[in-house]
Amino acid sequence: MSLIISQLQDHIGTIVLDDPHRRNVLSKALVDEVMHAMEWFQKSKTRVLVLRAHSGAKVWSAGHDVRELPLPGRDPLAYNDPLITVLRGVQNTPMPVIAMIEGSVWGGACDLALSCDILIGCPTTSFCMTPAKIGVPYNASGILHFMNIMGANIVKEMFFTAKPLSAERAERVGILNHLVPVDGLEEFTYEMARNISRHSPLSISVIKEQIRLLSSAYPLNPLTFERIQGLRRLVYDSTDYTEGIQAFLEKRSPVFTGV
Ligand code: YXS
Repeated sequence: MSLIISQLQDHIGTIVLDDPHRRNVLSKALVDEVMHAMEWFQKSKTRVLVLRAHSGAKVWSAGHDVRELPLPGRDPLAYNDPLITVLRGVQNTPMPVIAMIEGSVWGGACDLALSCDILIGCPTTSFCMTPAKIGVPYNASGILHFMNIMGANIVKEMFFTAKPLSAERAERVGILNHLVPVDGLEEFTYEMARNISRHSPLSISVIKEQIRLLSSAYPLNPLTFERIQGLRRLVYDSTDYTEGIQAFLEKRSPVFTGV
């Protein structure tokens, strides 16, 4: 059974996350379908892509599939991890991707939403970053992604507290491009998509790629990179990492010891 619904109309593509039972977790199976759909849309000369959940969704996406997080000793957010793969896919696809967000967004799904080019939310939208809740060492490119969009103090609050950021706050700090009433969300989103689809797709795709290259143009010397990887290994080698995953699977609060 498919985990997404794909539609194409007048050069505007839509991907609906369609695994409501598991709150649209970004499992490998769902990510594979999203990646295939994006390849198909690109071949079909799609000019704009809307990424959304079903209307009325309480949860846009519950983030990385915790059941697929590797056991200690392996980087939980390695380059070929499904979550990291779909973030790259959205950032690299030439067409603008609009995240139409109804409901709560969790963990790596926040990074997926922020990887989209434009985010449109409604009052039920919220964003909650959860690595500290689960004991996961987030990765450098992901943290840089948040820092490119909002101040470091907001990023720290999101990561340290693991508390949801409301739609109003998300708009104020620059996560959301627009915050619209829930009954106007779909029309507002597709009106923007129609507007973009009337402009030069080549110009837009080149501007999108320039912004991606310029926003990630941070010189990182090998020593700094190795230090970051060493710090992250301390976390994913820790018993706290095991405890965070175990607690989630056993539906209980984790007891972290800092080792
Ligand atoms: O028990 P069943 O089989 O019915 O499945 C339940 C949940 O186990 C499942 N589910 C998940 N499974 C794997 N990974 C997940 N992230 C995940 N989230 C949910 O979906 C079924 C329904 O969940 P349930 O009963 O809790 O639904 P609810 O409506 O009461 O609550 C919805 C949520 C989203 C508030 C709740 O499911 C929740 O808090 N989920 C975890 C959200 C989260 O912490 N996500 C971060 C995952 S880790 C990640 O993204 C990165 C690695 S990081 O941490 O670094 O950002």
